Amino acid sequence: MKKVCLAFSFFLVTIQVFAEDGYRLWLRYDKISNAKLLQQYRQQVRNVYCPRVSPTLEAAWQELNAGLEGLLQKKINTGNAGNSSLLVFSRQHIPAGFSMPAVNYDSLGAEGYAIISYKAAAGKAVIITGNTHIGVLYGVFYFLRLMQTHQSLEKLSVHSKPALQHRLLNHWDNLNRYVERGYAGISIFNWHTLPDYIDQRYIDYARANASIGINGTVLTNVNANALVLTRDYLVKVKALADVLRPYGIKVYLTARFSAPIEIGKLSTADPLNDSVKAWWNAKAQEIYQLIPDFGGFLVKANSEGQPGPQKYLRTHADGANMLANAVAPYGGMVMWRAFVYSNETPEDRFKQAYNEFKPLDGQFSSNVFVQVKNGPVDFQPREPVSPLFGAMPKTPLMMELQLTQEYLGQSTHLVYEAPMFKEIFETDTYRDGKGSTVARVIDGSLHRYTQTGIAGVANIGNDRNWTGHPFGQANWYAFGRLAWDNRLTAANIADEWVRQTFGNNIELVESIKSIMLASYEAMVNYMTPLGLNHIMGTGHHYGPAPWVTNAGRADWNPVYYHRADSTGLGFDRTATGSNALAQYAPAAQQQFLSIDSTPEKLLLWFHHVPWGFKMKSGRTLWAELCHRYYSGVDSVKAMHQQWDKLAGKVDQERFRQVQMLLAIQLKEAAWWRNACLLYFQTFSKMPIPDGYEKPDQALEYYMGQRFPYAPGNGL
Ligand code: GCV
Repeated sequence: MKKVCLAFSFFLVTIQVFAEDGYRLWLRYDKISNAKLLQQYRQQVRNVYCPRVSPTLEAAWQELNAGLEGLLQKKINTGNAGNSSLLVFSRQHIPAGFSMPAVNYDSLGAEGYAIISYKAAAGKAVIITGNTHIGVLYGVFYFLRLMQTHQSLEKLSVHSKPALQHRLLNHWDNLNRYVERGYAGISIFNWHTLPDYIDQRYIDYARANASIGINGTVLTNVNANALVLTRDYLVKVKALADVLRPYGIKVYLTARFSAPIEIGKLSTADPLNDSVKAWWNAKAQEIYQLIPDFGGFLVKANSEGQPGPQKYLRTHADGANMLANAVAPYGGMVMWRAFVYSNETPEDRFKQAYNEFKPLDGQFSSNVFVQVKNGPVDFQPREPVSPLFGAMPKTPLMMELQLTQEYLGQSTHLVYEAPMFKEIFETDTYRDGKGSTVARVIDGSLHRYTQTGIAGVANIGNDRNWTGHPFGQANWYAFGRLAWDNRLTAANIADEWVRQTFGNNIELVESIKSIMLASYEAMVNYMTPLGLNHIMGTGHHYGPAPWVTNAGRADWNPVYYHRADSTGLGFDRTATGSNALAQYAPAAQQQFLSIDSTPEKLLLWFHHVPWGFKMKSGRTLWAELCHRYYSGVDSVKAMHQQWDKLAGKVDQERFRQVQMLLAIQLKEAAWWRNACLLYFQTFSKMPIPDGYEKPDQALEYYMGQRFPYAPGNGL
């Protein structure tokens, strides 16, 4: 009997596992939990008119049908334009004789949508429309989101279009399915079974992306493999492109610059060589024959060992333009990364991308983007913005953000990145006077860019819940939402995401939101407060290792970045140091010129600060550093306690998962604090102030730890 019970209870658990395993992301479409609202929605959404005249409108109908049936728990009837209360059609398919409510189609562009309530003969109705079918699909997702987040469907008058044209995910996925800096399993793209096997996950990936407006995806790692450009692989790429197309998503590939040698049997990849040009032209033609709407190429060149034009004494512009020329006849584009630095160059790494790219402004073809990471170094917990933003008025810059949390706790730490994204967007470059924010550089309004875009390095893998940490999904979600509308606040987006992902119970929503909104600053404090950066473990970047001096290159060593010595801490980037500050516009420089004027959150990026320096709090630098590290850990403690109170309000599976992950995060936050403070103390020679719990191990213990199989960094 006991055995049966055990088996039975195991079976029950198994069922639950599949009930809320995170696979459905924010598109769960569970029954509306509020009975009154459910009743209202049921009355409001009766028949639906949606002519399924294209694959995209078919997708819109499928989504609407699945969404409404789930949310309303009733069969959805299709109706005609006259008797339906929800009408879904594009501008070209306005039903004959239909009396249209006012829609400002001209304001919607190629991807926007309008959702308008109006009074029809048969009662109140709503239309979802756009100039294009993809606009309509985006509108359908917006409408479903209204219901998922329990908003009113009355008096709708929405006109929305994206702030940026190109809203891309960048996958750092290798052809063998290993994901560089991937912490959520292996790649979702199963090259071995493509093109014949179409995993349901590809379709769900497309749905999720379309629901937040992502319209492009680079399928392969920037540390590129030329093989993907061979016929065998292009046929597989085509299969993915076919799946993603109805959802408005174009595919892009990374182009390995030496591909003409590696797979083309040429002896050179010199971008000015005629055979090389002809090879790329023919390759582009081959790709476009298979995939007529292929997006183009993303290139990492002359960076971290990747081949590039400089080998042939050509510039980045020469390389980018050659590729741009190959895809131009088909409307393709090239995204050329500015992530370049070299330890052979005796120059502050901070300055190198600007030094190389700024002089090339104006030399790139019109279908080239220079793709710039948000900060000058490398996706650190907090960086000042790259000085390139605003400095290349003649070159459209695409911003690259990192959703995969390489330096932000990877997939065991709950870190909601939207506050960081917002901070980046809202930073003023002062390039064209006050108000020249990074958001305005990127959306093209500052310099009238002819094309605009943003890329997020994906945090997606084949883990059942897609992102490893259940809250990693929020970063994917927030990226898409901000790429569409960078005026949304981090709190708005968290609110939407929590309601769709966990439910609308107000206590639950507020509590999870407050955990999310506290998480970014908490992480900065327990890892790299006051502008510390790049002090993570060598190679894998897991955990603290500020003491490392023996990495393969000087500019990979944490000591290069923090510059701790007996006099103080931080990197002097003023005129007395590397003078990286000079790369910013004068008004932007002003804020960082002196220790006193520099915002403390970025202090150690720009100044070598004496240990005894009095901070705004009245504490010395050393005491403030201690304070920040301890408060970071305290914040995680609070997040953990707050989560514990949600027992019974969140489904058991995700509750336990997040609870265990928060316990890991707390342990690791304390590890970061202890290791860093003990190490920096060897320079400050000051005690950890009284009242703080003392580190439980000696510095040697932390320095002796090794993590040979930490994820995300090599096979
Ligand atoms: C894809 C950092 C990461 C690398 C990454 C590189 C890049 O250095 O650690 O894994 O390579 O950035 O963005 O190209």
